[in-house]
Amino acid sequence: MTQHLPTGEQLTFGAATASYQIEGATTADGRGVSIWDTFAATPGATRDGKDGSVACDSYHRYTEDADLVAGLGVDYYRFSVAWPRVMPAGTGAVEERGLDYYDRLVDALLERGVTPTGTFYHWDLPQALEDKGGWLERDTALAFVDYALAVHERLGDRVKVWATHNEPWCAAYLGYAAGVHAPGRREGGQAHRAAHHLMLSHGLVAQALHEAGNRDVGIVLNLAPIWPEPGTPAEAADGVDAVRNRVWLDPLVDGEYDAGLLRVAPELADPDLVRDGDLALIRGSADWLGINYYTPVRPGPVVPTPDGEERHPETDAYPGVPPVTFHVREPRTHIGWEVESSGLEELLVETHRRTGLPLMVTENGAAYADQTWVDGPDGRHVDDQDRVAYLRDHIAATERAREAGADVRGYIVWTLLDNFEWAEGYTKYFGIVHVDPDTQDRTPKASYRWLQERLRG
Ligand code: IFM
Repeated sequence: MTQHLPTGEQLTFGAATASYQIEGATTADGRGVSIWDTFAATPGATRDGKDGSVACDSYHRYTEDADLVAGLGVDYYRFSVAWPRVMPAGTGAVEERGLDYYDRLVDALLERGVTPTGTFYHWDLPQALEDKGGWLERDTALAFVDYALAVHERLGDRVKVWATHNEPWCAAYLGYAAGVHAPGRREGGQAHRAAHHLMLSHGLVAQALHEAGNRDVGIVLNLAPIWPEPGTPAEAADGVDAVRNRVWLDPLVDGEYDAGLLRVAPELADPDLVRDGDLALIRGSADWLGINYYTPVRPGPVVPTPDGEERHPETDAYPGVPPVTFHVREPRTHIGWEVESSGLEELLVETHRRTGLPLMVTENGAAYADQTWVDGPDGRHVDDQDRVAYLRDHIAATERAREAGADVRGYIVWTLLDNFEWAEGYTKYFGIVHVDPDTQDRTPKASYRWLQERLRG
């Protein structure tokens, strides 16, 4: 069977987006309601009270966006498919008009010489499935297979490289434990059930696509280097690593949940949840691994406060883990994440050693306030030199990881457009292209021009 992942002879480049963050048109052409429509409508859920109903209106402006991708000179465009556009009720009837949109997008990219790569799930679960329990239920994993196959049947002749999930850690733990992402549930250790069902659904889709002759099925994980601060209890640091990294990698590589993980996630020892054959199915199911990297994670010891409150809010996203704090060193981006490119190099080298899989940096980028506009030969644009430096340093870190032997095939910048940044609404900008929220005008920033020049060599 032919493989279509880049060969890795040289580092290849792409730009990424995600359906709910850019498409808008949330009621067009029979699209069903997603958990992000519901969550974003909840008072206080997003920082500015806004939602993705308009976003970048890419549903209507996709040719303009395809022009921008082609103009940038990257090899591929990483997009995600919205499940509620394709199966509005989560299961059953397929909405052909939803698939037609992705058909048009894929053709627009190909016509411009850009290779499309798809992600089946970037967090927009149909609300109808959440109403039946969402990712806490095994049936959601089974429904995911029918949905993914419907998409693959329509697009698979032109889109060869697929990821099943984007950052299942966020879907499971921010969604069902911390409650800061959709569906906004705070159910502690129940989130480990979501994690298992997400991995099971990955394994089932990989198996189905392999049977359909595809050998380019991966999964995108936001793994993180875990760098404990001095004095962090060993069980806390290990627990953070287990929930952030090992809950995904161990089943993929070893077909098991290890003892350290089971200590913080006893739910994963439940034979009703992890059924015979589940882990064997997941083991070896990924043909490649996507790594989304932004920042290292630094667990630290808890310093009791006078009122005895010891729990750090972020601990909620690590259910079962003993209380820890999370340290963020300087410099930081506008979203408050530490800038440390050596974390990417370490992560790539270590993940390749651990998995032996071909790797893609499927997301990397930075939020900056983007206050500085300057006049240039092509008109006024955002002069985002801080983002240029971030991208330059992280691409260099990726190259260093390759020199150290990590099989990294590609680097994909997050993100093409300023867009709906989940719980942050439209207050944090990661785009290399500015999008005017009133006119939807797209204006490439200095970082876009910088990447364009770099790719021209
Ligand atoms: O915008 C998100 C993206 O959807 C998933 N990875 C992290 C990005 C920045 O927060």
